[in-house]
Amino acid sequence: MAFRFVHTADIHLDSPLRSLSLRNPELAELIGDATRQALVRIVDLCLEERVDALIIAGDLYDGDQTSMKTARFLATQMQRLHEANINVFKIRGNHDALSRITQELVLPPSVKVFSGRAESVELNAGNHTVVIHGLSFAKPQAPESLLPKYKPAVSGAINIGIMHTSLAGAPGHDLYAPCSVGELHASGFHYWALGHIHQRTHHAGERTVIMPGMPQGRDINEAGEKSVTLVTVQDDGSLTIEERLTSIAQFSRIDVDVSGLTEWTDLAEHISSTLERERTRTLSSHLVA
Ligand SMILES: [Mn+2]
Repeated sequence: MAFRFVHTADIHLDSPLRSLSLRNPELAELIGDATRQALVRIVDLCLEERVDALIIAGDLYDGDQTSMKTARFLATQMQRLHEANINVFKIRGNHDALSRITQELVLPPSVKVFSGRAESVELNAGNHTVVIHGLSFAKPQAPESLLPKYKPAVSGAINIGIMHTSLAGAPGHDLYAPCSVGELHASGFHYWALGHIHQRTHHAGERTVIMPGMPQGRDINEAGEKSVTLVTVQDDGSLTIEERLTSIAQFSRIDVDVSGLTEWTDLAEHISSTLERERTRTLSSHLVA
């Protein structure tokens, strides 16, 4: 029997709205609710695909402004997974480490939140033993690599590591728990479920190392479709990786070439047909252009 899981990170629930969306109340409402709706989609996907586990690789929350309403919303979503016998494995990222309210949140027993000391959980998955390794940010900063703190890979088992890291550094992201992709490939773990960098990257190499990116963008600088990873550990131990769309609304900067146009009506027509074309290509339910 195959072992299947969904891997996500950087949901940033309750992220404050930035300038663009505030100018239009309808847009503010759509974007303000989109990160929550993306989490609902992720839970829906877990239920539809009857996965064994959901992995959240940090920054589920955005910071210390997390409301009680969000805490309740989250508990409801986790309960849906609990009732379907789907385990949740979660680590805290740099943003979660700021959140106070959520540290007191009571979640179903099927939700495992890894502590600031490395731990591993063994699961019996038919043909295989699957070992899930995790380590949370204890503080909002982590200037050194966390990799040496993880427990060694269990031989004969499928080892999955969950880590919040900026890797060797990415534009727009401060350095957190730095480590190289090469070190992860050489660690003996079969799959690294990463989080922190908001852009999806599948780091090719000997093992499977995936930064899924955020499941829902929050402004024009987080443009494009957003997704999660659906992983199947096959009976022969090989991994099948699928990317699944989760964004409710996607942002896009659209250039309109108006050279040669001299009439206002032509201009309006041209802009509208360009937007129309872009809309047809958009896979998310909404396009914010
Ligand atoms: Mn982060």
